[in-house]
Amino acid sequence: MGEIRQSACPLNCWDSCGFHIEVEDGKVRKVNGDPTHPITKGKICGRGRALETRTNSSKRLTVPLKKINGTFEEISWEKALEEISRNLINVKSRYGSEAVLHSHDYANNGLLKNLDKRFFNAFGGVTELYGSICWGSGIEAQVWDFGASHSHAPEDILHSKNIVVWGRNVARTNMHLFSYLQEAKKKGAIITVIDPIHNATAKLAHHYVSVKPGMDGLLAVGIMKELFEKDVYDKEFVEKYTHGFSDLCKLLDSLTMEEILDKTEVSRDIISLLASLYESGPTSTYLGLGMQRYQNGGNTIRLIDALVALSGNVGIKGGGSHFGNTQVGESFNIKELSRQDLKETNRKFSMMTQAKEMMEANEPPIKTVIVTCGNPLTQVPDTNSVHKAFSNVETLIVFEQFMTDTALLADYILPVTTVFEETDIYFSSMYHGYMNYSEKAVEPPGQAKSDLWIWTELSKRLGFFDLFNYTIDEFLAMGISSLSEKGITLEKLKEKHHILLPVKAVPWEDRHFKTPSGKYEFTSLKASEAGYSGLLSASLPGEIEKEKGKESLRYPYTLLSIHPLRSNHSQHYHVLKGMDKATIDISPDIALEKELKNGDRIRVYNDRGVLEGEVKILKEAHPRTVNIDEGRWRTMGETVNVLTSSALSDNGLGSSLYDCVVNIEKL
Ligand SMILES: Nc1nc2c(c(=O)[nH]1)N[C@H]1C(S)=C(S)[C@@H](COP(=O)(O)OP(=O)(O)OC[C@H]3O[C@@H](n4cnc5c(=O)[nH]c(N)nc54)[C@H](O)[C@@H]3O)O[C@H]1N2
Ligand SMILES: Nc1nc2c(c(=O)[nH]1)N[C@H]1C(S)=C(S)[C@@H](COP(=O)(O)OP(=O)(O)OC[C@H]3O[C@@H](n4cnc5c(=O)[nH]c(N)nc54)[C@H](O)[C@@H]3O)O[C@H]1N2
Ligand code: SF4
Ligand SMILES: [Mo]
Repeated sequence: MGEIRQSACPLNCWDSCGFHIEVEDGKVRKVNGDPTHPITKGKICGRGRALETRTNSSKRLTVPLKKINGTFEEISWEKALEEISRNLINVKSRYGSEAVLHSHDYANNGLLKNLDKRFFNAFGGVTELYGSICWGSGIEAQVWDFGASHSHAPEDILHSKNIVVWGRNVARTNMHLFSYLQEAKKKGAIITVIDPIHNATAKLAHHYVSVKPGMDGLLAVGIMKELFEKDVYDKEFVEKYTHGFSDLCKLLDSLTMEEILDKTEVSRDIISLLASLYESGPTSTYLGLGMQRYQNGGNTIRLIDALVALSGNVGIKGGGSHFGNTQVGESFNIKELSRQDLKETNRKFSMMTQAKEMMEANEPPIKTVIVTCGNPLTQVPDTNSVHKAFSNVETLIVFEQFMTDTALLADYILPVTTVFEETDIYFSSMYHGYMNYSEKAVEPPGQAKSDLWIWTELSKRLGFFDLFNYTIDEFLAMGISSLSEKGITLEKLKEKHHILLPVKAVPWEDRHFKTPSGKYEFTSLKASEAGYSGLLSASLPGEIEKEKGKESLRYPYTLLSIHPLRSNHSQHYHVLKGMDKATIDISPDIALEKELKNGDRIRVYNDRGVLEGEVKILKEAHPRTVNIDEGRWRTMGETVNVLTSSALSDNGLGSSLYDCVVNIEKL
């Protein structure tokens, strides 16, 4: 066995696990869980273990590449940096700095990954992306309701009498919550799963509720109506601590229970069951991200929040409406790292519609695109548009570890390090409140460099090296300088490896909300300031509903594209066996209707694209549901995003990936 080193998972995931890695002869041999981590307790998932495979893969990019006449040729770092700097200077002088677009996602949870913003701000401000394909609708929804999206500490679930897992695929995506569910169940908690697919989490549950995709908000309305009818809602909370209650009442009155049963396809008995669970709390609600990836996604989360508030489950132990946990990220001094004050201009494109906006931009046009920590060609909706936009841009620069779908289109590819080859602090604003320290354990292969090294080298050539003339420890200390009053220093973190950030274990316990009124807002003042009505509504999913009205019903099925078990998005497909085969999950009803059996080859299509794969019949799913796990590469057949829509969610900040209709055809 090699030497054991402290590390942490960098992947965009709920769990933010601590690692112990085995290092031998300058190589990472094995990734294990850190048994001393208070939340993740030595248990990690396959995606974490496979970071060893990713790091040691012979497919790693190890030298800078430049595309010349359609083929990639090796180029020295010196020359690549020189040419890229010259390009940035030229573009800025001819069109302004906004002619550069930074396209990214959050593939790496490292604190120092925020230094990309420092670079672009120092450059003068580029065209940035706003919103989030991942969780944008739900975060904004909770900002409107509570003033922020804050979750309870993981162990608080043990105070819950009832637990509702609402659209979160816990067994697959959030393994430590799964452990807590098992513990809570042993202690007697009643667990309910609400999901169109009877997933592995549903197997653990006492009750499984199958809901029509996109109709969860109406389901919450149905439950609230019942709480009203029985006159069992939390009157004190409503009176003292909420704003807009009469608007909520109007909404509840405007819908009959029959309409709700018809639209949600949930039975009256189930609604009564759910109402009784919310009535006899404390009841915690673990919201997933799937159900907010609809055109009505923000309103859906807001209606479920309203149910949690109305039933008296806000700010109490064992309660809560758990979506994100942004108090984690807010603990850091991101302001100092990113230096927003340096930028002179501020154009923003939506993360969802970046391709369309790139193609339409003319004041100034987009000339150069830099991609970091993201794989838009695989992960951003409506791939055909993304492909067009990224192929047509004059200069595309991609910082990558592998030859991804996006890298293939690049003019320059700069090879970057993996987690074990750099030092950073990792955290996730999704679940628990610990930050983890991870020190460089091995040398990178070939000439791969960290993102930070590249920003630093470019800063020298662009004339703002003073902003990057810091050691890694100095940058890390800068990022956690906001914690010094709490006695948290870099030295202490290095010694302890993981430290709990100053986050509230039970948010909103003091009933002071961060909304404009200081109350929980059923009707959002922030939303009305931004030009929205701010009212809760009975909105329906977009594409799914529109299609329903059409006589021919060209696209009778709803396509979900949930997160894959073995890969974090597109990151593991190419290094694991058996991942390149496209599987198309269909509900038993569709199998019957289309006379399909397991293994049949089918084609899934809509107006945006087409994808082929092999049928797998789901054991139990909502009747018209099709699912294709996201993350598979274009070069392995096709990405599911060739079918998905780039339409925005109702609050403008989220995607509608699952609000997607398709048809299927046997091959
Ligand atoms: N294995 C694995 N784990 C991951 C990731 C990964 O790629 N792989 N990615 C990480 C990231 S970035 C994220 S954002 C999280 C996401 O974590 P989750 O929210 O758990 O995952 P999703 O796949 O987005 O969807 C969750 C569930 O939503 C359900 N769903 C879809 N539509 C609806 C609906 O209309 N109503 C209801 N009630 N349910 C619906 C799906 O059937 C699915 O079971 O997972 C993280 N963890
Ligand atoms: N159809 C469909 N599409 C989806 C989703 C879905 O549910 N369905 N989920 C959405 C969600 S929740 C998310 S979060 C996004 C994720 O979208 P992305 O973050 O774009 O997806 P990843 O596959 O994680 O790809 C990130 C890329 O970053 C690279 N990378 C990793 N670490 C580093 C690093 O330190 N530096 C640099 N420069 N690169 C690095 C990886 O090699 C990888 O190629 O996808 C979204 N897309
Ligand atoms: S991917 Fe998530 S669950 Fe798996 S090791 Fe990383 S943080 Fe833990
Ligand atoms: Mo995500």
